[in-house]
Amino acid sequence: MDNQKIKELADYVHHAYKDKKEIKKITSDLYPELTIEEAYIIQQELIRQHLEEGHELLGPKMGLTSEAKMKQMNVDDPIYGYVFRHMVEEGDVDISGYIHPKIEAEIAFVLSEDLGGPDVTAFDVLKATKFIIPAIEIIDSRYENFNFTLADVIADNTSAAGVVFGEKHFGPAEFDLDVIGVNLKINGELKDSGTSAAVLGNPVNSVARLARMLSEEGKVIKAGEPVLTGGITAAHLIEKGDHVAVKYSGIGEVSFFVK
Ligand code: OOG
Ligand code: MG
Repeated sequence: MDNQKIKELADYVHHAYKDKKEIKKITSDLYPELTIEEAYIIQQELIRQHLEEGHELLGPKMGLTSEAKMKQMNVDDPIYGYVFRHMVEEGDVDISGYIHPKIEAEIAFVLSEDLGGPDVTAFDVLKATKFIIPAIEIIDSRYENFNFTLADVIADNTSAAGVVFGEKHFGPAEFDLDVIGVNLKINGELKDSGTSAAVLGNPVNSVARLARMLSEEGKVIKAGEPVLTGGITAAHLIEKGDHVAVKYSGIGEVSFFVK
């Protein structure tokens, strides 16, 4: 793929992000042969464009790390992308800034030291973890009906659009990180529930996997940046007027109104 094609496809998804308009996935007509490697190159161009527009990187995110998510999206490999600072939501979430937002219950990690390399283990992650934060990711695929291939969703920065962090931080030694239960309620109705072990056996494994994937690009997870480890349950559509509340056993609740 030449530079012009990379730019053209990055522009395509970036405009959809800015205009809040759904688009056909890249692989339907524009470039059916898109590979995973090419998709990450397009993602890098997209990130470059965001930075050029003055957006600040917040941290990396993992996606499709649970059986529930892989089944829902019909794709079966973990992927990574990036969350920007302007995507952090505080207070009520104004839905007009999104196309067709869905929420995911996740656990975020913050490390006390940079972590990278092809051999990073879960134990390395545990040693380097400063604290964890309960979080709700708001994903918003730019593609019609969230219909995409693995390559499409990588090129679309893994549907990154918004995130709500819980207010409290918790030391990793205080918990068994694989038995954090989540209850996801919308308007008081239980929509989904799960356990953090759904994320690659333990969300710690998701961070380790991310560190190894990033090392292929010569990158590391940086100390202090929040890392989203992936939805524990399937994602759920939200609408204007909704009240969203996710309870995490032992680490509190994250909730907001959708306006
Ligand atoms: C892709 C993003 C997946 C997760 O936590 O699994 C993701 C999508 O489902 O649109 O963020
Ligand atoms: Mg997610």
